[in-house]
Amino acid sequence: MWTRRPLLVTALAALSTACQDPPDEAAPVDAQPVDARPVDARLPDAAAPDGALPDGALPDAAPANACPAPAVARAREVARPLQAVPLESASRDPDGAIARWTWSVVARPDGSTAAPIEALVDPARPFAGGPPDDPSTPAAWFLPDAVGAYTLELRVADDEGLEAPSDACPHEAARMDLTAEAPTDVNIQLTWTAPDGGPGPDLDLHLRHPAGAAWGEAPYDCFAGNPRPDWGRPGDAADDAILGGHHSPTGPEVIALASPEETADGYRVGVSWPGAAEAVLRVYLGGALVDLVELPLGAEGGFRELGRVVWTPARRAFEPDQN
Ligand SMILES: [Ca+2]
Ligand SMILES: [Ca+2]
Ligand SMILES: [Ca+2]
Repeated sequence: MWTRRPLLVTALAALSTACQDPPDEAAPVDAQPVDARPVDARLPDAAAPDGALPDGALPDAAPANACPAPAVARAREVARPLQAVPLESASRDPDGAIARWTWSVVARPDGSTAAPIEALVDPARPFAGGPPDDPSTPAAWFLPDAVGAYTLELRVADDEGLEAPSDACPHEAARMDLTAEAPTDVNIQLTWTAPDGGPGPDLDLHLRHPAGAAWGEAPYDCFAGNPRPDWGRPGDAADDAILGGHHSPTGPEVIALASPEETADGYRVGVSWPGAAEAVLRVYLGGALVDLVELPLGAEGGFRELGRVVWTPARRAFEPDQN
């Protein structure tokens, strides 16, 4: 579970320094107050008993709305695929409040299609995902769906609808760099598109335990119909296989196995597909990409065994089927 880090405090401290500070409370009593707003943003001084305007005030100037300043709480984050990452704003509006937080993915690894979500449908199972992010609330989450580097950008609007960055409010983009690393063990990732590059049909990735006798049967085939089987030590979730991404018909799908059992027979990998697709299988072992298999899948649909993961003290490898 993610915990708040000291980095957030640092970022907030830096932000408060960058923003317009209120007059120094330690200043001598007879010091002239300093108004940080631009001259044309000054309002008549309501406290003046005769209604006189302060020096430099423009009597007919409309009250100006100061620009909000977008900022992210953390500029860098590291996660695993399908681990929920909170997207946190450190944005400020000097004369009002932030009313909209719009996160977008401006860079992502091949195969990724993930979008920010509003909340997790089940915090105990973050890989189940959630509804699309609602920009009118500050809460947002992101589940990286493929191994690699992401950049998420935050735009904000204040309570008067002024957006930043924008032409009216030029501001450096507020971005978070997120790296999704393959966990140290077995991580199998299937991405795909239709042959024309558009969204593909709903493929299903399978990982079959060495004790499994058939595909598509619980508990020994991990797939959309059995997404979190209890493998290894009964009742211990730490050594279970976990399928993620199967709630999205366009993928990608990832199966992670944190503590494989020793097996020379291997965990078998398969894919079922209902129609034409261009798929790519990536196999990560011990955090490293060990194989990338391009899979042109025909319009007739079907099921194909792709290979097996061998896991012994002497050999940890993916052996692709020769078909
Ligand atoms: Ca404002
Ligand atoms: Ca939100
Ligand atoms: Ca278990």
